[in-house]
Amino acid sequence: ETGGLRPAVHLNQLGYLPTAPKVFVTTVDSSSFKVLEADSGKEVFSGTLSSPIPDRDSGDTVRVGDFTALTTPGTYVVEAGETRSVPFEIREDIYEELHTALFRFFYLQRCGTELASSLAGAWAHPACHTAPALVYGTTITKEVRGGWHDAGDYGRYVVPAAKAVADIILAHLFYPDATSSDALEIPESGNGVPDVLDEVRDELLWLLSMQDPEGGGVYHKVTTRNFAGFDWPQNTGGELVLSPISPTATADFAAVMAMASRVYASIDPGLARRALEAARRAWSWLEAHPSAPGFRNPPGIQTGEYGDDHDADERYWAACELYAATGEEDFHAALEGLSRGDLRAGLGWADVADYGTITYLFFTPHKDEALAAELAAHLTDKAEAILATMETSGYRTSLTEYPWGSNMTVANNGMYLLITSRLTGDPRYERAAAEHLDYLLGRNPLSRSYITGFGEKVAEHPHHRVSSAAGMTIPGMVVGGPNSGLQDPVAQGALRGEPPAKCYIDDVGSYSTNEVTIYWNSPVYFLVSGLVE
Ligand code: G3I
Ligand code: 9MR
Ligand code: ZN
Repeated sequence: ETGGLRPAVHLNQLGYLPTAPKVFVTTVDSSSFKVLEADSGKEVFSGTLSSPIPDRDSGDTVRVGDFTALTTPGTYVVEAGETRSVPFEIREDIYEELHTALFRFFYLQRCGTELASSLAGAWAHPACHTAPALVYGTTITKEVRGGWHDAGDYGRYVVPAAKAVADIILAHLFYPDATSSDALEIPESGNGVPDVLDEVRDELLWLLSMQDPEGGGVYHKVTTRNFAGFDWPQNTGGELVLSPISPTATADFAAVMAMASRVYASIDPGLARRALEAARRAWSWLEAHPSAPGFRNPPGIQTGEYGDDHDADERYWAACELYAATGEEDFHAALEGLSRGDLRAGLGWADVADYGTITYLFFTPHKDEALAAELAAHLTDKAEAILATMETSGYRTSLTEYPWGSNMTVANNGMYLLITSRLTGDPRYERAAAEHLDYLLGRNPLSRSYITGFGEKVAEHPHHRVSSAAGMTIPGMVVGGPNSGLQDPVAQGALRGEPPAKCYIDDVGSYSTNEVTIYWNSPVYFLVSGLVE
């Protein structure tokens, strides 16, 4: 996609909370701007634009404007020179529908169960992937029904599932007011339990089925041998196969199960007990396999790999969660030891250590205060680095590279900022977090909203089999976003020579820029929960 040909005003196309920062970016060469009421054209605000800034990632020369002081609800456009932005709103409940849609995506990704048209609408379908799965390399089959489809494909992968579960649970722990609705139109609505916990329970039950009952190790994924064609999930054939146990799947599993044992203790004590027992068994497997090799697709399996040769961060996360859940010294010794080694900080599917750190800092009763101080300093450093990167970017983005799923990094950085703002109370962090949602909703070099159904110039053709089969795109899905790696034929055909931040195409075939996943929605769900709380 070639953006930036005509001068444009890049802003959050959905709109802003009244008290939010309202910082936009424009390629218009003017020194001032106005905000007008969209209907009447009446001027309600005027301001100056910054001097021109060369933007590293897009090649654009931009100016920045700020109308944070405008807090009156209404529908507006920004005008710079002769150019007007799309209309956007300022409103107290501006993110309510978005927040619900981001969550309802998880329900619509459910596998192994019928999605009724009363709740799933155009995306209803009969139960899919119900047959037991073959354990790779054996003739044994195992019942592994349920859980969420990972993405645009129909695989169910433990490693990315753990990130999605953790983000949703953290959203609920940090922002209970924003995340406790029991009326989000899922089958369990009205049962007295927050819908987010019902939805996550479905995934947890599937995850429990992915554990080998003998040794406690966890199968990496359950998929067909190849990616299915573009059709409804119940129509795609192919035997389900459980790929071999991996250390990252087993450690991520231990972490989210231990986490669940805390969170479900009062609302579902049976699940909480099962989860803790399963986490302990997974930990025993990890202890018995201190240097297990990272997962690689075995011969004959071509679906997503989620390969990762570095499992110290997963083990650290598991130890942190098991310590928070049990208070047992052995787990503290383990997490402390791992914290001194080569830990990969991160909130991604591959680098997960910061989930452990967040649990240690916020949800662990008996911390070692010296270690806690070090970990808190690490989070603060991360937040400061994010702010510093924004300051060197014309579009005020915090990305330094644009790999597959770059929008996840944007959302994760928003999470870091919100969580660190809880730690320090520094108001700069929360303001910068809001600007990360602005990026996803259009304040980016392509002026593209990367969340389906929200914004004017929005992703409409995601690489998502169910949306394609229905002929209608599910709203509230976060697409992968710019990927300078050009890792699919459509991107290679259309985007060669584009600067990194513009390597995105709204084409159903571009799986490396325009797919959707549960673990790209989940950090945005966290971010929006925090902004509306
Ligand atoms: O980590 C390196 C980084 O150091 C380097 O600077 C950068 C340069 O491009 O690349 C980074 O690695 C990338 C990695 O993602 C981490 O971002 C790889 O190039 C890239 O190939 C890899 O892409 C992954 C992709 O699968 C292909 O394996 C995505 O993260 C991952 O989200 C995606 O997941 C797929 C599943 O396989 C199948 N289901 C759909 C899902 C989403 O598309
Ligand atoms: O549809 C698949 C998508 O979900 C994956 O993320 C992607 C990962 O490589 O692969 C897609 O499947 C494509 C396959 O890799 C190559 N042939 C075309 C498939 C898309 O229809
Ligand atoms: Zn399915």
